[in-house]
Amino acid sequence: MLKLVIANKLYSSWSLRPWLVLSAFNIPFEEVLIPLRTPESRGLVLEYSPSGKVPALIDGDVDGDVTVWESLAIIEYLAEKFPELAIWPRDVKARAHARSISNEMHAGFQAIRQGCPMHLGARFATPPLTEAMRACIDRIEDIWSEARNRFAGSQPFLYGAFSAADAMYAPVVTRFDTYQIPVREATRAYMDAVLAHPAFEAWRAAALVEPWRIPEYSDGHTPVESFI
Ligand SMILES: N[C@@H](CCC(=O)N[C@@H](CS)C(=O)NCC(=O)O)C(=O)O
Repeated sequence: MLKLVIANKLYSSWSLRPWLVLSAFNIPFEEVLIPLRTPESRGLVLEYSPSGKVPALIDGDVDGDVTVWESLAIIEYLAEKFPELAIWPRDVKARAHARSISNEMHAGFQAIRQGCPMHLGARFATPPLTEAMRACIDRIEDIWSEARNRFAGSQPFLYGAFSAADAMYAPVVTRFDTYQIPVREATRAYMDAVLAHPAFEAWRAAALVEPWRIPEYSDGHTPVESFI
């Protein structure tokens, strides 16, 4: 059995990514949720993850267990373990593009990640957008537009059907939505498809009934609507 160790669904953007892949592709797994920022959090996470961060995946089907940490490494592990599933697009050009943009996400866009933390419990007024934030937003919109124009056909996701790349960008979709970032019409249509995916809806529904609140995640932001 696979075990995915995650943190709060309301806030943990890195946890959301592999969780979406597992759920969207109907891969059975057990979930272990360790709430962030409690006195026990670090010790509990270290029981599973050598980096002290989540997500981590433990594959109990392999003799002696396999542990994988880092969201993108987990997704790659799943793609390798389940080659019959199109976790990455099947077409070589689409797959190369999907891997490139997923790595770009994993390694970058710090300004938008820091300025607009994932928070599924509220909608906030758009914060003042710095030049660095605007550059991230523009680049992300260009990436989505290029992927969709080249590879999506008439289907709603980046490469047509839902793939690892959509999972990697799902927390960005929520940030654009939560902070009401002004976006192009085509960007909004893509965001709506991700937000309506049954796997994302299941994550969000679970997030909204969590008992934990971490005020730092909304520090400096003005709520205009609350969902919790
Ligand atoms: N690069 C890592 C980032 C993991 C990460 O920062 N996880 C956060 C939760 S979203 C965490 O575990 N924070 C706990 C801490 O920093 O103590 C990945 O892709 O998985």
